[in-house]
Amino acid sequence: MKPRIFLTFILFLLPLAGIGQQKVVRYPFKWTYTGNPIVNHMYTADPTARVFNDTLYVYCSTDQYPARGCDFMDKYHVFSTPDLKTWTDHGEILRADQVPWGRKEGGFMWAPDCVCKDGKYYYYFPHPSETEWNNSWKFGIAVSDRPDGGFKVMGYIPGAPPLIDPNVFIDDDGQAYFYIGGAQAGHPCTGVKLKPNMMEPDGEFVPMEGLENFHEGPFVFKRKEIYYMIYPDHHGHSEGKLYGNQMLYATSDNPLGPWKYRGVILDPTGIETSHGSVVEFKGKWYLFYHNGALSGEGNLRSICFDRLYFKGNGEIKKVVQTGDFDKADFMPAVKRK
Ligand code: FUB
Repeated sequence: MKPRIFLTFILFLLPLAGIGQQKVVRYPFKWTYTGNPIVNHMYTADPTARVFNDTLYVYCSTDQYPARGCDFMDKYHVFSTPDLKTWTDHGEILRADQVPWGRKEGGFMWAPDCVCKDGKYYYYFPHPSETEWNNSWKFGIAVSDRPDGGFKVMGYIPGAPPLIDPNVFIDDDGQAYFYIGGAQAGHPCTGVKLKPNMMEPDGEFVPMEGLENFHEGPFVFKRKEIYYMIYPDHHGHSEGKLYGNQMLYATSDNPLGPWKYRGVILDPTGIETSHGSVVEFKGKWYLFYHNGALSGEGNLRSICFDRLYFKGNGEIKKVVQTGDFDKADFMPAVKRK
C-alpha cells in the first residue's frame, strides 16, 4: 500500500478504535475523583474554581480533538463537587454560536470566569468578534440565576482593550474589579473597577504595575488583608531551553496594585501554557491548573487541583503536582521539551 493511502487508512481507523476521541456521555455526568486529572471523559483547560453555597464549581474552557492550536475551542462546561470526591459535569453551558456579536467562524472560547453578586451569576468569557481574531477580542458577559447553567449572553464589557483571560475579584466591601491580560505584544495586564451592574467599567483601565514576566491569565484573590495575583510567566526557561510557563505570584495592599513580585508557585506542567485559580474550600486552600497528562499534548489539556499552603508571613509555598501520570505516556514537569 502506498504510504499516503496507508496513512489515510490508519487515520480512518483511529476514531473507530476510540483513540483520541472524546467519549459520548449523558449530562449530568457523575464520577468519583481518584486523582489528577479531575476530568477524564473530555479535554478541559483554564480552570476557574469558585465556591457557591458550599459547593465548589469549576468553570473551564474545553479543548477539542483533533487539536488545532487553541482556536477550535467553541464551548464551555462547568463541573461541581460538594466534597472534591464526587463530581458532576453539568454539560455545555455556552457555545460560540450563542454569542450574537461573536466571530462568525466560532471557536476561541478561551479562559472564563464566573462570580456571584446579589444572587445572580455573571459569566465572563473572552471571544473575538471578527475573523481576524487576535485584534478583535471582547469580553462577553452571560448571566444566570444559577451557577450550573442557564447562562444568557447579555453583551460585552465596553471599552476593554482586545486582550484575553478575564478575571473578576469582589472585595469584602462588595466592589468588583475586572482584570484582563495576554495575547498582545508586551503582554500587558490591566484592571478596572466594575460598576454595580457588573457589566461596565467604572473608570479607565489601568496597567497592573510591578508584575514581573507577566504572560497572561491573571487571577486575583484576598487572604488576611493581602491581595494576591497569580499569573503564568512569559515562558519559563531551564538552562536556556523553553519548556513552558511557570505560575508566578505577586502581592499588594490594593486590588489595583502596585504589585510586588513574590515568586513561583507552580512549575511548568509539561506543556507550553499554564493557567490557574486559587480557592478556599471548607477551610483548605487549593490551586486549580491544567496539564497535558491525559493526552500528552499541549492543546489537549486536563484540569487538576492540588493543595496550596501559605507560610506564616503570607508567602505561598510552591505547589506539589500530584496525579496518575500512567494515564499517559507523559510526565508533567519532568519530561520537559
Ligand atoms: O486556552 C486558551 C488560552 O491558553 C487561555 O486563554 C490562556 O490562558 C492559555 O491557557
